[in-house]
Amino acid sequence: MEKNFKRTLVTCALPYANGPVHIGHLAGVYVPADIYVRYLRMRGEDVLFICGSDEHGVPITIKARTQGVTPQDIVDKYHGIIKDSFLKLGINFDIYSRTTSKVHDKNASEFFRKLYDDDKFITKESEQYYDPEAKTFLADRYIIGTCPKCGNPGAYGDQCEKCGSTLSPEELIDPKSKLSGAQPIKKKTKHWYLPLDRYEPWLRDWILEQHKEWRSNVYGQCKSWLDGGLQPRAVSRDLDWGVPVPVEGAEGKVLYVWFDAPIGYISNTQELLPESWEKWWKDKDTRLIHFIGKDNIVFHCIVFPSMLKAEGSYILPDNVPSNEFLNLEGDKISTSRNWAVWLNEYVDDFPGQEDVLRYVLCANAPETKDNDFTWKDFQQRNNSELVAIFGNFVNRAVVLTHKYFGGKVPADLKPEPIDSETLAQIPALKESLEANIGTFHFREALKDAMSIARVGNKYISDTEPWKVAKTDMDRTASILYTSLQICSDLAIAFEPFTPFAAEKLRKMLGIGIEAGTDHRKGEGTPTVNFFKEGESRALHTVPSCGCKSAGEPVVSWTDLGKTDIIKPGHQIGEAELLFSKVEDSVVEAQVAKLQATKEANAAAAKDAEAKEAASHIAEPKPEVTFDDFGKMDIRTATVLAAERVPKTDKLLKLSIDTGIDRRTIVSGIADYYSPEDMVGKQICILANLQPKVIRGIESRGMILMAKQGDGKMRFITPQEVLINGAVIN
Ligand code: B3M
Ligand code: ZN
Repeated sequence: MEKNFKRTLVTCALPYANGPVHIGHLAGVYVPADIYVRYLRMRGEDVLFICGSDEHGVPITIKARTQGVTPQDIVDKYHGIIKDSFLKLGINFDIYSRTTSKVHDKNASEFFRKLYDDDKFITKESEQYYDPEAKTFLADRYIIGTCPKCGNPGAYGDQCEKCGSTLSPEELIDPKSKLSGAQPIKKKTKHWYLPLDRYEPWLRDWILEQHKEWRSNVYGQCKSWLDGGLQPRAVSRDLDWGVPVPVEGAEGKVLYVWFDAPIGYISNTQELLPESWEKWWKDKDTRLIHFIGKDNIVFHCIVFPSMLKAEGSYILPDNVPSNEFLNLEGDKISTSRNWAVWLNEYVDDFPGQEDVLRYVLCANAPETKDNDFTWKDFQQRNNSELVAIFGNFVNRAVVLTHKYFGGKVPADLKPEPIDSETLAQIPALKESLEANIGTFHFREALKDAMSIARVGNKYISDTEPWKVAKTDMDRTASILYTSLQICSDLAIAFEPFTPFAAEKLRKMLGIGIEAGTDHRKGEGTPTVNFFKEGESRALHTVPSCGCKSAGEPVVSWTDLGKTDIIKPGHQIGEAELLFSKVEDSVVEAQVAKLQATKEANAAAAKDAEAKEAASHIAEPKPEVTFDDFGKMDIRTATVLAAERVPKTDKLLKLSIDTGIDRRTIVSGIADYYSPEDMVGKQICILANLQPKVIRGIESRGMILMAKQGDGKMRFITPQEVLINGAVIN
């Protein structure tokens, strides 16, 4: 369905503020969304880019509890980290707010209230797990027990992280409350539900008929949800962290995080544009695009649209581009196993190389299938694509222009067919790039942009201006003129993908770029983005005289592919390297960091296994009579001497004073005690055990040892020293 829209509202999934953002999030959501928005802005389209932190939900409360701080402390910390690292990577949201904001609290509350007043909810009583000691209902995550599928003793009520099974608390063996350790009981509670089943026919038509153009992974997931039949979904929870349910009799209940979070998109728009936000959410001429990860598809395609439909005055998403998952060095990215490249660490480790990550994540984006990020590939793409093709071409063109023409775009030209033939390739690449971005095929779009650099690099290598300059300056002028036009193309085409390099390049070329409307300043100020020293990324308002700039050429997307983007006589700036090589030692350090994580994980797993084995309790033995027990002659005794039994690992030969006699006992405790450990210790022995010859030594009696599940043993000793031969019963 092609429709002409007046403006585009782009949202990105709100990251949970319980940890930093990693490359999986970036590749799946934020990098493609930022590319899209930059592209639209450059085309002069009115676009608004909204995001923020998702600060509610149970994992945040759990993290707070384990760290002994408040949930607010947790979200304050990570909101700051996430916001800062997005900015450093050039992901320029118009607003990055948070769901603990006042505006959101009010807005989410009013949204719920409207649906409530309009009778759009049903209520249901159900039995939920309740902690009788902590006197609170328990979210599934707060219940731990043994996984029925793999036996992992630390499985959560919603999921086993060891085998990956989705669970319900009912399935856990021996469930315990994470809060108090008490066994949870079932208790009745009332909640509000959005009856999704009522929206099913409408959703079927809206998605399956009217949005066949959605990516096949998105469309497919929606279809299978719809084919499976929709059920009413609870929109409230018994919890004390979240937006309180705004109705009488709902004490101790908050909105379910997946109810309030998408409303956050609206709240953040309101916060930015209190006067004009409705135009972005309620005008049919606005196109709404949600960029999300594939685990969020159902919420953005089925649940949130049903909420918006129920409310009645909002527009619906026109598209919901979602990527598959990115793996890291062949392994699933995992926060709990710390298997990730964290954005905040990347921007610290690679200052000035933000574009490299953007480039690699886009070139390798998991658009149609899961993909793998490796540091080797990162290095390779930087060194042999960004440096060797893009950077090298630009550097040659700019340096030679300075060398032969004092940094002025050459004027007296002597064209040859190769010049126009070369430039003629670019409009087709532009068209392909546009078609690809327009249909959310960012990898292909990036290839198109890179093809422009390849065209330039090949052209300058084929024409060899450094040789021609020895004999023919007019011809050299033509070659460099042509090359500088291609450089200008690159400064435009790469703005969405590698904005820092594009800006550096524009500075070298002495050009500005139309940067679209800046909504960060309020109601929308048309701006031009010039590069000015010390003001990188600054957006400058168009001067009131109406001139776009004071003399500098300003380019826009429409200039891409023109043969005279910068004119003869224009003074260009100094040459600077656009990209620098990533050395082996740098990627080796990153790989070593991951290796250390792997080793730490393995050690932790081994530790957990050992703990688990240690805690294993042996089966109870059958009942004995009092007389059976009375037959055992158990006494205190003291070790007088001890030595290893030669040629054995486990055996000690102990000389014992039993109070009755002195005797020898051979005992298999050498794994746990050295001879020196034993000498002088008071122990307990079974004195009347039938003698037995072990390795040629007669052993009379047995030392009493306590043994736990992993085999670890300790001898038993009276609480204070007694005489030897004291009877134990
Ligand atoms: N915070 C889930 C996620 O990061 C969630 C997205 C909310 S978007 C409204 O996977
Ligand atoms: Zn399991």
